[in-house]
Amino acid sequence: MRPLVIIPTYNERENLPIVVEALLGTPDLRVLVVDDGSPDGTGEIADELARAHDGRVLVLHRTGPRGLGVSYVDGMQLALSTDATAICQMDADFSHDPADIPRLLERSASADLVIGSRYVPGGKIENWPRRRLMLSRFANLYVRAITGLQVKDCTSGFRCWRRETLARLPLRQIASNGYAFQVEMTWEPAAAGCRIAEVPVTFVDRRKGTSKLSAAVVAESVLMPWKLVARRRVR
Ligand SMILES: Nc1nc2c(ncn2[C@@H]2O[C@H](COP(=O)(O)OP(=O)(O)OP(=O)(O)O)[C@@H](O)[C@H]2O)c(=O)[nH]1
Ligand SMILES: [Mg+2]
Repeated sequence: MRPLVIIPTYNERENLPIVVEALLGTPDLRVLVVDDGSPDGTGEIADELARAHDGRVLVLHRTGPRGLGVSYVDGMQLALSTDATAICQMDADFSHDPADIPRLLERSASADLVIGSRYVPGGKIENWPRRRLMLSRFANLYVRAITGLQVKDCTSGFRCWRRETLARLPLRQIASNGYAFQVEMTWEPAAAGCRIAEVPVTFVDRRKGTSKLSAAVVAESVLMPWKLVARRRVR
């Protein structure tokens, strides 16, 4: 297996070096940082890491309008241009534990998409304010009720894709950001008949840096399940 982990970053200078060092502890693993021109210099820190770990850290500097979804789409396309066989995605802010990556990779031997899940037995959330907990729980119930998806944690951004799974998705047509992006990227493989597995993870609230969760991100997520259901009818 040749794993590559995509980390989108926007103002994560305090977190990035620590998360990258932790990930590189897994043999043969490569990291792709997709930075959106972070004003705090995260992009330069990523370049330094790439110099220090020749060939194991790749950096994509995006220009133009920033966004989590477009960053992932660009990163996934770049990942598919390498020889990576398993392509993971995770946040830079330690909400996702780098130590969970080997478990996700292992599970991907018999699943097309593996989701690090907060909402299967054994999954947990630590230190989130009640408001955030309720929003996330409600979002997942809402998405499942409208779309009929069986996945318990459709909004998780901690995942491992088999290369072939990503390669067959219409990545260029994915235009959403934030949680809506994760939902769209659950729906598309489910609609394509892919095997989706969830492994329990403990999600921890970010300790350093600031959140980019915005009202626009939440609004987009409210509409997304309806768009997905309409898309299925069109097919
Ligand atoms: N490239 C890129 N990365 C982003 C953008 N927005 C957020 N990110 C990164 O995506 C990951 C998740 O974003 P977060 O700000 O942690 O969002 P969240 O997890 O919903 O909220 P908090 O943990 O409360 O901050 C982090 O690694 C961010 O740096 C963006 O516009 N472009
Ligand atoms: Mg976060």
